[in-house]
Amino acid sequence: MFSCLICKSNFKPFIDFGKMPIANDFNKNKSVDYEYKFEMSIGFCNSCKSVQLTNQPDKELMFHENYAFYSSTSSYMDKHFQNFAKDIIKLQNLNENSFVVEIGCNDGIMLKNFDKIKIPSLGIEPSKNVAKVAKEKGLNVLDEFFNKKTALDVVNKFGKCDAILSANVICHIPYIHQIFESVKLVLKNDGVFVFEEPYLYDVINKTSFDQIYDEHVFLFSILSIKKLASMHDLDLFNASKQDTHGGSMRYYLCHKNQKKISNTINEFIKKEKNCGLDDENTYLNFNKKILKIKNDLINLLVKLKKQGKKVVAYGATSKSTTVTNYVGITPDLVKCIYDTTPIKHYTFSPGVKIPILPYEKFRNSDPDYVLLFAWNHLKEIQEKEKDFVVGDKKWILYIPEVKVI
Ligand code: JHZ
Ligand code: SAH
Repeated sequence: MFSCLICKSNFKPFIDFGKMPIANDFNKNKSVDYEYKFEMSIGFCNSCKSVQLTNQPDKELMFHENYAFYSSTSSYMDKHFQNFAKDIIKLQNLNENSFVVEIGCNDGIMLKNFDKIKIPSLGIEPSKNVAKVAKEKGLNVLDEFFNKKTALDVVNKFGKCDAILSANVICHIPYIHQIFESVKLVLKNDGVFVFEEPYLYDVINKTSFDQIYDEHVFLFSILSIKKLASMHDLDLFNASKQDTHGGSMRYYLCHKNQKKISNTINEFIKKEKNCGLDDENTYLNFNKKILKIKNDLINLLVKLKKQGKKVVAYGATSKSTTVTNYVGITPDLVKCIYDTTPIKHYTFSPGVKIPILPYEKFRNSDPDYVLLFAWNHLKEIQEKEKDFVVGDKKWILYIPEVKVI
């Protein structure tokens, strides 16, 4: 039994992935001896309806000066964050007298949109390499973890803010109550706390089990965020569905009774209950579907190897660490992974040690099949590769099911 990070009730895991490496530990060292591993299992707390890892590596092992994920590797995401910023500027009527804070700004993909039009802003980003890229863009960045101390430092130095924003970060933080308390310290009375994360509803409906890895301590839903907000005298006043990262939800919070609560919240709750997000059996069923993908994918890759086909992969995503290690995808099945991120080049993937090669080499390779680990960027990538992955060359997808296209 484990104790829920949100409500302290006991819960049991519904799936155990066994020992897993750090998802973003793309390392030049091929030896597995040095590699840190942790027991990765995930459970559902029937009390507060949250889904969470049972344990997580220390944050300093995941977020540091060699963090391998750079946000600005997707032009679609660049556009997405431009629109996110626009949405908040309109919602809060932001201008040069306002103040915006972003938790986990990474290389500045969202923050730059405020800076560009002279809306004062600050990013809080502990991974020093990506924080440096943001600073080089002229952005105001504090390279620390967000917590009570940094919250107080921000208030002392800059005052309270009109909007605290975050994307794909809040679900990474196990000391979630401290985060909500810190947000309350920094937020003006009429300020908003808006964040988005991979949405549990989509993870369940698409069987996107690769959203489960060390960094994602929580898979949030409206049900769990509403509960969390109420524990801190905050209102979840709106929410909006996003198609990023395979399906995300944007949550809008404010201090209690500051904004009218949209009907959308109850509509989403109805949908979540209809799909069984509040029911333990849903997660047992999810487990069965994961097993099917695992079997189908390994069988396909073994069959292709026997046929002498050349299979390579596309996108050394964090998510792929769960897929490769859980399914057992070794370099004899998938020769290499091509990726555009320089820090990942000529490293080996965590655990199974598949070589990572620069994207440019993909165009000179001659694969029969391309396993798409960055399936969440399918549209953007298919468009980019439409003249290369054609004819006899095929994509292999595994979410929501294994298929060749
Ligand atoms: P992508 C990371 O997840 C980690 P990952 C983190 N935990 C999270 O929640 C989300 O991001 C936000 C490459 N690529 O976006 C770049 C190409 O090579 O699916 C990246 O290495 N060519 C914070 O790592 C990877 O694929 C391309 O054309 O699962 C994509 O990683 C494109 C578009 C991407 O996130
Ligand atoms: N918002 C960006 C980056 C997501 S990557 C995007 O959506 O693309 C997650 C980021 O959160 C990393 O850059 C990591 O360093 C940062 N992070 C992790 N824990 C954090 C914390 N406690 N406070 C602030 N940032 C954190």
